[in-house]
Amino acid sequence: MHLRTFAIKNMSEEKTQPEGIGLPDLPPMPAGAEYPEGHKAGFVNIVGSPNVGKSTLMNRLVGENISIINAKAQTTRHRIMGIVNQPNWQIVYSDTPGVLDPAYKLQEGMMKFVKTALQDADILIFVTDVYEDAMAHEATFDKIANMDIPVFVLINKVDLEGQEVAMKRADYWKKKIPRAQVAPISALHNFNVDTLLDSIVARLPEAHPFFPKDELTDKPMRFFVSEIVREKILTHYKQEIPYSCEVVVEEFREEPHIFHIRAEIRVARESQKMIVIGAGGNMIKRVGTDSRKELESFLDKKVFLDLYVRVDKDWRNDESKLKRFGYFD
Ligand SMILES: Nc1nc2c(ncn2[C@@H]2O[C@H](COP(=O)(O)OP(=O)(O)OP(=O)(O)O)[C@@H](O)[C@H]2O)c(=O)[nH]1
Ligand SMILES: [Mg+2]
Repeated sequence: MHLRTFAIKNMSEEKTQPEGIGLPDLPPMPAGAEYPEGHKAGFVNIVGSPNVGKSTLMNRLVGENISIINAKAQTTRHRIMGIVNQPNWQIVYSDTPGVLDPAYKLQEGMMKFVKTALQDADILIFVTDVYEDAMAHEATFDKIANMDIPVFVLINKVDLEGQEVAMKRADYWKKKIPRAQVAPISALHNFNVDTLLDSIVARLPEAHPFFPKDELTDKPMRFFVSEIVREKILTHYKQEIPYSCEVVVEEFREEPHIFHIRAEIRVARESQKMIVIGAGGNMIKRVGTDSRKELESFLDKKVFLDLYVRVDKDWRNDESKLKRFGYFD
């Protein structure tokens, strides 16, 4: 099912959708629903260091741009589910933030998503890339190495290095997790991804679907709107700015020919507000124009985007604010 169809269908349900949580309440089996004998379903959770290509892989596997992708590290801040359905199986993928040692509360929240993803996985996909010679976060790696579920170690970005490097990395990871399936991939160029899907399906446990068969994600429409704007912030600003911004969609209203969207960029300090706005508003204009264009293509309709910048003092360390933004339960 196409994301657009999903989005429009689910818009009225937005308020009931949980945001930024680990596992949603599992829906009861629809009355009278029957699934083929031997139906398979499971949570296939994607974890790894920052910037190795987890979200790129997730989007490939799901076939839709569910997660934002950016060359800067710490692009993904939430656990985002992408569901793939076939008559005989359902895979619930989870993209997660890159693993790091939290330096502030927001990052603590991000790492909680990783922790839950490690706990509820039926199958784990550990993504690394041709440049990573060992996982920096050893405690997380120890957990992964000792899991008793199927584990894939995928060495991504093999398009950037020769086969020799890929082989060397494969040897290293195979020694570290002897029972894992280790494979080189290129999520960007779709190399080895189809084979991966076959291997995942082969290892899925027998279960009824966890979500209705026409659902694509656990996240509401507003979430994707804020993520699109946040991606433009990652693209247009340097240094600490993208890491100090949160995007809050204050209004999201559909009319027959247009969406009215009002979004606020929350920054942690007054000085950051000046930078985000830019001289004569030139920077915020760029972010606004780029965001609007992408939102129009995503929503398949004209968009009127009202973008504001507001200081939300030290929001990254304020747990009640982070809760409101969906980082803590
Ligand atoms: N050359 C190449 N680049 C890739 C590949 N996969 C991802 N990338 C690039 O790597 C960068 C990071 O990709 P993401 O998918 O955002 O990485 P991530 O692991 O989700 O990053 P975080 O969410 O920040 O932890 C982007 O610039 C991607 O285009 C690949 O197979 N080959
Ligand atoms: Mg990501």
